[in-house]
Amino acid sequence: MSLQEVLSELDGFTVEVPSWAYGNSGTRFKVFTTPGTPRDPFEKIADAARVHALTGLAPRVSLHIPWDRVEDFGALSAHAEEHGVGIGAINSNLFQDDDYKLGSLTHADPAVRAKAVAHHLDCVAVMAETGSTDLKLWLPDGTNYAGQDSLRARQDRLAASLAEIYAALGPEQRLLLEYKFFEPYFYAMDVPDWGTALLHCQALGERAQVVLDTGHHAPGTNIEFIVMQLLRAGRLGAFDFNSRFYADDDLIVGSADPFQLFRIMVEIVAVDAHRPGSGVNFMLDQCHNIEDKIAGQVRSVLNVEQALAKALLVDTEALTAAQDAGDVIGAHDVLMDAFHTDVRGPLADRREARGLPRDPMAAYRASGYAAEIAAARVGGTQAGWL
Ligand code: LRH
Ligand code: MN
Ligand code: MN
Repeated sequence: MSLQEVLSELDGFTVEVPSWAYGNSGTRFKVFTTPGTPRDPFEKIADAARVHALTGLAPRVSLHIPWDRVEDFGALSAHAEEHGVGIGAINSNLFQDDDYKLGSLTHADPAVRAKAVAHHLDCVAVMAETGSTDLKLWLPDGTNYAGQDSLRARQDRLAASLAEIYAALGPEQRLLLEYKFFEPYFYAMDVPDWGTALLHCQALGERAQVVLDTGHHAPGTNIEFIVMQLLRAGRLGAFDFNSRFYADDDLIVGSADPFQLFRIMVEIVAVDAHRPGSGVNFMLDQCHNIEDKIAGQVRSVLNVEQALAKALLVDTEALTAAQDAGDVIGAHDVLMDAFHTDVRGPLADRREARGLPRDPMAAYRASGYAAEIAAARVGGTQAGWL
C-alpha cells in the first residue's frame, strides 16, 4: 500500500477544540493578556473556525457552561455554522460556586446535590439548543483530610446524582465522565481514576463513557494501557488532550512527549477508533498562557494528526510476526520505525490536495488575522477558571 493510501485513513478524522483555549489564561500567579483575545463566545468561535479553515481538522468547538453562557444558544449555533464549524461537547462546571466547598454531586446536603444536578439539566437544555450530543462532566469533588467525610457515602451519593443526570439525556446523547487524581482536593478525589469512572459509567448504562484527560495522571502512569483497557470495555468516550511535565499543565498536546501521544494513537488505530463513528471524541483541553492562542491551537491539532499518521504507518503484520516469535527487539523496532518516520511532507501534500494550505502556520501568519483581531477587540475576557 502506498503512503498516501495508508494516510487516506485520516479522512474524516477530527479534533474538537475548546472554547476556553481562546480566552486569556494563566496560573494562580499571573494572567498575561493577549491582544485580540475574544470578548465573548461568538468571538471565541470565530477564532476556532480559523483553526479549522487552516487545518481542515477541527470542525467542532466544546463549550463550558457558565463561561460560554449566552442569551440565545440557537444564535451561537447558527454563528458557528456560518463560520463552518459546529458545537461539540457541553462541559458542566462544579468548581466555582461557594456552595460546593465540601462537594457538589457528592455533598452530604441533598439541597446542594439537587442544585448540582439542576446545573446539569440546564446543560442538557443547552445541548438541545445547540445540537450537542456530549455532556461532559468533570467532578472536582473530594476531601482534604482523612475522616473528613465518608469515602463510601460520597460514592453512593455520586451514583444517585449521576443517575438523575443520565436519566435526563436523550437516546442520542452521552454522558462523558472525566477523572483526575488530585486537585482541587488533595486527600481523596471522588473520581480519581479510570476505574472509578468506569464503574460509575457501567452502573449508568451504555451511553455513559469515560473521558481520559492526558494531564490527569500521576507521573509515570502508562496512559496507553488505560486507553487500551477502556477501548476493550467499549467505554472510551473521549480524550481531553494536552501536555504536561509536572501536573495538569494543559500545554500544547504532543509538545513534551510526542512519543506518548504516538503510543496512545497506536492503541487507537489497533481497533480503528480513529474512524468517524467509533464513538471516541478527540478533544483538546488546553490553554495558551504565553503563546499566541490560535497558533497554539493550530500546532495542537497538527500534532494530533501527526501522531495518528505515524501510528497508521506501523507495519502491523511485521509487528505481530515479531511479537508471536518472541522477538523483543524486533517488535520494538517495528514500532520505532513508524515513530521515526517524518510524515510532515506527506501530510502537507494531503492538505494541498484538499485545497488547504500546505503550511497552516505560515498561512496563519501571512493572513494578518492576529493584527486584525488585535485592532478590533479591546478588553478580551479571561477563560474563566482562575
Ligand atoms: C479539570 C479539567 C476539566 C475542566 C477543564 C477546564 O482539570 O481538565 O476538563 O472542565 O479542566
Ligand atoms: Mn479536562
Ligand atoms: Mn485538567
